Parts: sequence; structure tokens; C-alpha cells
Amino acid sequence: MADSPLIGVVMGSKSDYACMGAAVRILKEFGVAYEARVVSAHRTPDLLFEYAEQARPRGLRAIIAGAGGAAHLPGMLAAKTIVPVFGVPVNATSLNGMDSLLSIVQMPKGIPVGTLAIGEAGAVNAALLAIAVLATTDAALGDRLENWRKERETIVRAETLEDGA
Ligand code: RP5
Repeated sequence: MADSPLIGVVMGSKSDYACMGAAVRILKEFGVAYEARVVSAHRTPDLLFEYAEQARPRGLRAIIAGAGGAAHLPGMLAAKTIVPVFGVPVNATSLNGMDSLLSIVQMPKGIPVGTLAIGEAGAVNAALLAIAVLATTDAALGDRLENWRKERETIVRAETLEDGA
């Protein structure tokens, strides 16, 4: 039987997976138990409430929520659960994700959403942040996260520019 998910990745539309898949790939790379679902704030509001209410009893330790446009999904989830919510603004409209960014980041005080960058960078960082949360109680996972960073440091240190500078 698969491990119970520790991280929930939710998105407002299947179309968001083009961006949010980047978060899923990081969680897979680290061997973190996750689930990925479509939960829409405006098209499936009851499902959103159910998901948020069950998140803590089901053992989720963090939720990564991505949505485009007037992106209510992360904030509404955060309103219904104390499980930390990391919001990813998805570039889905003619406003290039700025609409989503402002919708997610401008939460009134009292209900926090940790807001990441627009698009794939935000999705990747949301996953890394969720992993860092898990690593506070999972030393082996923390070691993997440290090694992941070291690998990238090694690559950058070895980089040379075209003229050999
Ligand atoms: C938002 O509207 C979704 O999060 C998505 O980013 C955007 C477009 O959704 P679809 O029309 O592709 O389903 O709710």
C-alpha cells in the first residue's frame, strides 16, 4: 500500500498542471508521499471545503495550491485549515500571472498563505519549501535537501563563460 500523502498538491484546473507538475516532479525526486488533485474554488467550492477540513485529520503536513486568474484557492484553503498553505500563482490569463500573484499574496492579516513566485519557479520552490517543512522532523529528508543544494552549488562553481573567464 502506498504511504499516506504528507503533501497535498492542488490546482484550480487540469490546465494548471503544466505549471504545477514542476512541484510534483520535485516531490517525486525526493521520494515524498504526495497527492495531486484538481480542486477549484469557484467550480467545486464544496470539494474545496471538504479537502481543507480533511487535510489535518488525513495527516497532510502542507498544501501546495496553484491557481490562475482571481486565485482564491490558496486563501480559501488556508481559511479552512491550519495546515500550512503555499500558494503558487499560475500564469493563465492575459495578465500573465500578476492577477493571481496579487490575489494570493494580499491575504488580510490572520490567515496566512505563503506565496511563491509566478509560474514554474514558484511551483518548484513551493515543493522545496514543503520538503523543508517535512525535514524539520525527518533528518534523512533534510540530508537529501542539503545534498540537492550542494549538487547545484557544485555546478555553479564549475561554470565557465564562453571566453574562458
Ligand atoms: C483558474 O482558471 C484555474 O486555476 C486556471 O489557472 C484558470 C483557467 O482554467 P481552465 O479554463 O483552463 O479550466 O480557475
